[in-house]
Amino acid sequence: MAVENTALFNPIIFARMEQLLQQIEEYKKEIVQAEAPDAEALEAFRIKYLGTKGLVKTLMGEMKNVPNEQKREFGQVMNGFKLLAEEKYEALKSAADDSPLTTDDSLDWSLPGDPLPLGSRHPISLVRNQIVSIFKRLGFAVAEGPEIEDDWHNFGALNLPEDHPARDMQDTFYISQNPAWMLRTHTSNVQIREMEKGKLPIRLIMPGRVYRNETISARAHCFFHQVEGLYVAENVSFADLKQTLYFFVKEMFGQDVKVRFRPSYFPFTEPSAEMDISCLICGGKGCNVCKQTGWVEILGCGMVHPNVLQNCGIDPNKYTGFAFGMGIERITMLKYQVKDLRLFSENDVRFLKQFTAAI
Ligand code: 2NL
Repeated sequence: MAVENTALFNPIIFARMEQLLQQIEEYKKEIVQAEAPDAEALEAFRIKYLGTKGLVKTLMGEMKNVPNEQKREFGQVMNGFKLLAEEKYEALKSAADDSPLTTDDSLDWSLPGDPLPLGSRHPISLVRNQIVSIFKRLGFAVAEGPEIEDDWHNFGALNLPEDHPARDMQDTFYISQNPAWMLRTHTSNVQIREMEKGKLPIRLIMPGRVYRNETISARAHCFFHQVEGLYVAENVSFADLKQTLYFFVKEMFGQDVKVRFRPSYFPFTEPSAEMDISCLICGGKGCNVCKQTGWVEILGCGMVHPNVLQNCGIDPNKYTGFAFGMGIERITMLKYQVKDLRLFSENDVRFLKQFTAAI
């Protein structure tokens, strides 16, 4: 070492430093010769050299006792030491990974494994994914929100009057500990929350579970799934709404499907409409699915009511929007000819496994 000429040379410190370097050399020899026949030995190596209280950390800690003009040299030695330990650890580890797990010859490792029973996606999930992917191609993003909601986001902001029957306990599940909260009756609460954020334009679809206090039957349940859609920007028109939904049903049900719009009423849209598609079962001739009309209703829609925009802080003189809502169960029943809504929530494998082939 070239320290003898420095003014600060101190023979005691110098001796201690020499000792330290010698010690490191010893450890280096140990590392080079180290072996790790099993996982335990490998871990012991790691703890001894690279652990939080290992030699690398401990010796690094000696830096503070090294005189300034030797810090550089000591640092270099320690870097080499650390690198050697790390490299050796990696080498031992990959050697351990390559070694066979067992040397037991009585087992036939070439036998095939036990097959795992494979489930299938639930039909509601299948159809929800199909709906989402069609609207994604039109530039709609997916938004989600809470299933437990307050009166404002579920009803008030949607222009529902105080005495609207949907607000009744007969129709809506209120939370008994705090009746200011309820289970959402539609996914419109998510639209309200998104509009309140004030970032425009909005082009979103909201899939999710909703709850209504209904008597359970083949055609009604106390929970079901919805996809609602919302497009708010400047100059959004009813023509945009029609073309969007027309594209959707053709992608969903095939290019031959026909659509018709009937005037309707929802408090949150004006004007409002319901959309029918030509009956998939009879092709429009008339059957018991379409009640001999040739048409089946699949969704409700309309232009977002100016009061709803206003309630969310959006200027209805500058922006317009369309919205729509459909029941996923209803679409699934039409697409796969499911006759009873209860099948979707009974977890009967005989029903569910019929959808294994659908993706
Ligand atoms: C149906 C009808 C509809 C909407 C849902 C909506 C949401 C907001 C503003 C305006 Cl935040 N409209 N949603 C509009 C029309 C119809 O659903 O029969 N659903 C199953």
